[in-house]
Amino acid sequence: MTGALLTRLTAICGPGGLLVEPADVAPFVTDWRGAFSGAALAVARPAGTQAVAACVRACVDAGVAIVPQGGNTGLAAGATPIGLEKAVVLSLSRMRSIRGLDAPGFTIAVDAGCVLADVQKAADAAARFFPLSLAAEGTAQIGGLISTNAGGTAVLRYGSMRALVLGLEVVLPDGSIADGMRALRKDNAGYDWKQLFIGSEGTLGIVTGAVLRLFARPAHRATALLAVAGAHDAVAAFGDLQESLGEALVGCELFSERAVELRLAHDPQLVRPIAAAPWYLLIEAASALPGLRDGAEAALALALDRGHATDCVLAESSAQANALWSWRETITENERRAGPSAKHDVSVAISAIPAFLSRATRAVEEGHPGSRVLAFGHVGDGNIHFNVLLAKGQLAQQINHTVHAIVREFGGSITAEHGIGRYRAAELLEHRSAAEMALMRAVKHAIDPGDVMNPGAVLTREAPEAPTLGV
Ligand code: 2HG
Ligand code: ZN
Repeated sequence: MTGALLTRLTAICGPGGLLVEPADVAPFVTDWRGAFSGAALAVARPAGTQAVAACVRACVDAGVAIVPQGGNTGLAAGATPIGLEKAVVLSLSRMRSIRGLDAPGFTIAVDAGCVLADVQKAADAAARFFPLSLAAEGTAQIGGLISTNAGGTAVLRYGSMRALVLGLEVVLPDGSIADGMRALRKDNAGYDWKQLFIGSEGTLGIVTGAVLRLFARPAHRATALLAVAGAHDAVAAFGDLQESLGEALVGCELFSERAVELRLAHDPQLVRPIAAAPWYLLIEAASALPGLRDGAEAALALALDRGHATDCVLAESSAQANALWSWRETITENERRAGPSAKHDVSVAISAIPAFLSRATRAVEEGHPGSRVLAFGHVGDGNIHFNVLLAKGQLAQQINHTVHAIVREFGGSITAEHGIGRYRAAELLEHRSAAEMALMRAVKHAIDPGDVMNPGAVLTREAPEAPTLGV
């Protein structure tokens, strides 16, 4: 049976399109951090939407699960085939075409396998701007970013991926193709079904193409780093910046001195961008209008005058701006180099960030001696990566439990942008009510009754056969 499936998939994917040798399959069954590993019969790399649909039909006929995968940059094991008896990883990596760019209409149509940085470049070449921005943008693919409703560092101004998707093409679990590649800003014709596939982590279907919103390329950019004494001040400084810069504020990122120390430990030749402080805020502002630099200077002066920031640096050039950003963008990599960690991607109300940080830091460092909190994130979105560097023998799950219990007390979410994947699927049951879980299972059952699409991600597999709403 497996042999017949592999023969069929080879015929669909063409020469070199199906990987079966363990060494070739290995990079697709382990996440990039090496934190999660699974197994798959093969990796199918179809070259187009019809071929994706044919792969799905072949897997369904063979009773084999499908794990869709983009750039494999996720942090929640949503694209890693763990705990599946028989699975095929379906990689979108050969579907990299830009299908079309409509500069006057401010849209771009792309294959799901397009890398985010390539979409940004294509937009830029047409004097347009695609705003989604994150550290993995050189590898992360549009399909995966849509399937996880990715966030990043410009959500404050432009929203998460959901806000950037106008149209979608999806291969459904029965192998049919839902073609909604419409470049419409307004469309109330029936259910907006594409929303179901955004953020559902490949559990309902495979995103194969998308129409995305583009924006005018901002002519002016200002990047600054602020030193702040504590999380209260950071939130207050964020308020100052919002007041002064208004919608020109694109992102407001928080990181602690520990993040700086981790980087310096690895690259001791680097020079600190600002004198050492407990916390730092990195801000990015952009505008089509002149006068942004004056505006940024006034905003920084306000935060300093009010005593919310203790020091600041405003980048003088784009090279300096990029260098400031590198302190924020290398945190994940430096954290990985420092050894095992417990990852968190929580959100709370922006105003609750200081209280959350102090409660959670105390609970973790007192309850799990030797652990070290490395908190950073998107303060303007209330989204903190409350990561914890583990001491020898410590288990991430125990620390997850401590942190997420506090998140619940704050009415927060256990994942703001990374998703549930397989990493948090069991915990989701504790953080969503029975009615909400029944609703999610009903949607899954309606679209994927055979549980062929990414089984075990988002929803644990002990689901009742036919969930009923309202119980
Ligand atoms: C970021 O904000 C990413 O840099 C990764 O979401 C966060 O490594 C992390 O936990
Ligand atoms: Zn993040």
